[in-house]
Amino acid sequence: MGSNFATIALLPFFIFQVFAGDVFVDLPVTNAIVAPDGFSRSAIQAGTFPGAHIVAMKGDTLHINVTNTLSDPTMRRSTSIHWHGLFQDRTASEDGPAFVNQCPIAPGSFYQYNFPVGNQTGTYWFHSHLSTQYADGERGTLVIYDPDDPQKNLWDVDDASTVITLADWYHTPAEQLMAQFKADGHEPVPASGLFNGVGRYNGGPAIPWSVINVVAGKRYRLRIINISAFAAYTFSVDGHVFDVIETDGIATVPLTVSSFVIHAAQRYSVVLNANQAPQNYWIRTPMTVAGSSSLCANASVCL
Ligand SMILES: *[C@@H]1O[C@H](CO)[C@@H](O)[C@H](O)[C@H]1NC(C)=O
Ligand SMILES: *[C@@H]1O[C@H](CO)[C@@H](O)[C@H](O)[C@H]1NC(C)=O
Ligand SMILES: *[C@@H]1O[C@H](CO)[C@@H](O)[C@H](O)[C@H]1NC(C)=O
Ligand SMILES: CC(=O)N[C@H]1CO[C@H](CO)[C@@H](O)[C@@H]1O
Repeated sequence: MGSNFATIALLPFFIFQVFAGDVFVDLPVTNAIVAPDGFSRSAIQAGTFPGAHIVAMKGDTLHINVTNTLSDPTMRRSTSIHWHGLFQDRTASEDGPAFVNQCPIAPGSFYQYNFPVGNQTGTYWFHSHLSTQYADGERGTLVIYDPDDPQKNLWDVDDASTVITLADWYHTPAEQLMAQFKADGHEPVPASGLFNGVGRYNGGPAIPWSVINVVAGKRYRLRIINISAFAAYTFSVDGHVFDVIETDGIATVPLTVSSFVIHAAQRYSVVLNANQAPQNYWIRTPMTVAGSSSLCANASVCL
């Protein structure tokens, strides 16, 4: 972290429930120097990097106060946030797309998003909805739990530790990538893929991989969210099959698979039974980039 950002980075990030049904979240949108793959760059974070994790229960009303203190001129400084996958029934004003549902939140101002989630449950995420700004890091996760989940007998563990984010990451600010794309028509190629906020790029340092610890015999509800701007991934776990039980917030009849493809913005819940001999198993998420001839050229997540 650059010292000029230390104060901002140290701001506490609160999620607290005042009384049942209302969830108040402070979501400061700030510039920060981050190096998720070892390459240091100025970026945008929503609460934290790689993103705040917002949690609600079925039937809750979310009150999310987005405070914009963006100041880095190499990236967009106005902003807005979209709650991806959630229907905004009678609350279209809270949906987020800049210039469509709202004016962007100007630097130095805030906007509190208020909306009931109603009966929606499952795995969602949020991101900037101003131009391509979210590729600079402004994104996070949102899970709505159902205390009476009809599938809850299928797993033992389902908490923040079982949420997995897959993200494409660029060493160049999104505005510059967009200008290049408009000039030469070539889709930007990510520098790396981030798994739970860490990754490696060709020629970069050996950033430690993300590790998910499990206890033998327990069943884990993994919520895999592709928070990419562009990239898709193929998810698998060595030596294991797993049951898909949710796609994009909708519960499904359990389907046993050994891998699946997840595109940008999609979410899957799978139940992984830790029923194999205790040892380390790779979770593999090789990246593909639609329209690019140099698939994962510089992303060493492509194993
Ligand atoms: C949102 O946060 C800003 C900055 O901390 C604060 O001034 C404002 O009162 C908050 N708004 C609401 C509605 O909580
Ligand atoms: C939620 O579902 C219940 C039971 O089906 C229904 O009575 C209620 O109107 C629904 N609430 C909303 C906000 O859709
Ligand atoms: C991959 O990285 C090399 C060295 O940094 C660079 O010259 C090349 O343009 C990159 N390739 C792509 C497709 O981004
Ligand atoms: C909703 C959404 O963002 N869909 C994207 C899914 O991923 C593909 C390819 O990665 C994109 O083309 C879609 O726009």
